[in-house]
Amino acid sequence: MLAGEAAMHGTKTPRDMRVPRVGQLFSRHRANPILTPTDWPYTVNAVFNPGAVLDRNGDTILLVRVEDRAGRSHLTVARSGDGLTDWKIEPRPFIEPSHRYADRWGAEDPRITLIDGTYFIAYTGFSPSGPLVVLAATEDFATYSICSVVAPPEDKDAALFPVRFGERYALFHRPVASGAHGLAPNMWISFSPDLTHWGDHRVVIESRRSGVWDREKVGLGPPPLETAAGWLVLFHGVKSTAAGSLYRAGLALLDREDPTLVRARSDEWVFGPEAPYELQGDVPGVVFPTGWLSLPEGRLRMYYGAADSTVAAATATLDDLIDFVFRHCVCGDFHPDRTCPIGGSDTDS
Ligand code: BMA
Repeated sequence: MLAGEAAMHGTKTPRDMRVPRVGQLFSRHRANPILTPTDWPYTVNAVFNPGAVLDRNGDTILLVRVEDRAGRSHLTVARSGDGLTDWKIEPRPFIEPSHRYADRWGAEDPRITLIDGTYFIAYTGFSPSGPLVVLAATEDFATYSICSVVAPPEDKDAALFPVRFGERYALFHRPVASGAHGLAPNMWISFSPDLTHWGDHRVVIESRRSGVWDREKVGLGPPPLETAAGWLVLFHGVKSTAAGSLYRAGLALLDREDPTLVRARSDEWVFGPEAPYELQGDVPGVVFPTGWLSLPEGRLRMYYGAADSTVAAATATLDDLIDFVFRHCVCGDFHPDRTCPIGGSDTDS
């Protein structure tokens, strides 16, 4: 925890006291959760899993997943000057269950990527055939157009990279193999020349087979972040327990030129449910990062859904995250100058 942030933490609850603070990479905002259903200008059940981006004035835009009191989700815009307080929440949904087949039953878990002045939103459309990835574009968060439905169900947890590789756009997403095979889903990158036709599909980050924190599922968090060391990826991993599923987040670093190569992947999670608002809610034991923004002095702020009920924020230092992923790589070696010898995959699969 950064010294300044540590000083900002207020009175500790008994639950906080149990949590080891030493070596923690992310520091929770002292006023978490920063957005709750009671902040909303209309009646809702839950607000969580927001996409995040800065607008042209430097204000923070969160596109928040809002679950109404029938259980359907839509996406609503919230704006703040400092990204933490004084939120202005739109009185109406921006993207909501529609006449389209792709998101007839709801719109969930948006990730936002700015490319050449256009904001691209990859969200999970809940279609009558199951969840799938919808890619939309907006200039102003007032109107939007649909670029493509990326693939048939089931598919989730998608975001565009903020650059093209050669002439092609690249999208992370998480298709699910048929349940008949009993295989855990993995994270794939697909490429497109036009944001409509997707191909050259490559698996990049797999769920691990051994009984670890990311064994049941993995899925992208915020859009990949470009650093001098490569693309920094924050992803969630799921482990089932007798008390339900635990959603935690880990790190990977991908090659800057070829993002299908894993340079390093953290064996341990770097952020997990610990605070009371992450342990209590509609789905206890869930932290679900979906946005992050660069701050001055090499820091970044992550936005995440807590227990599928509220929106929270935490900060970290970029250098600390990159150092951590190399020092705690799944391969067990410290290899800052080369790619992970086992490609970030499971050692005993
Ligand atoms: C995932 C998604 C997320 C949710 C998480 C935990 O499958 O549906 O929206 O936050 O489960 O319930």
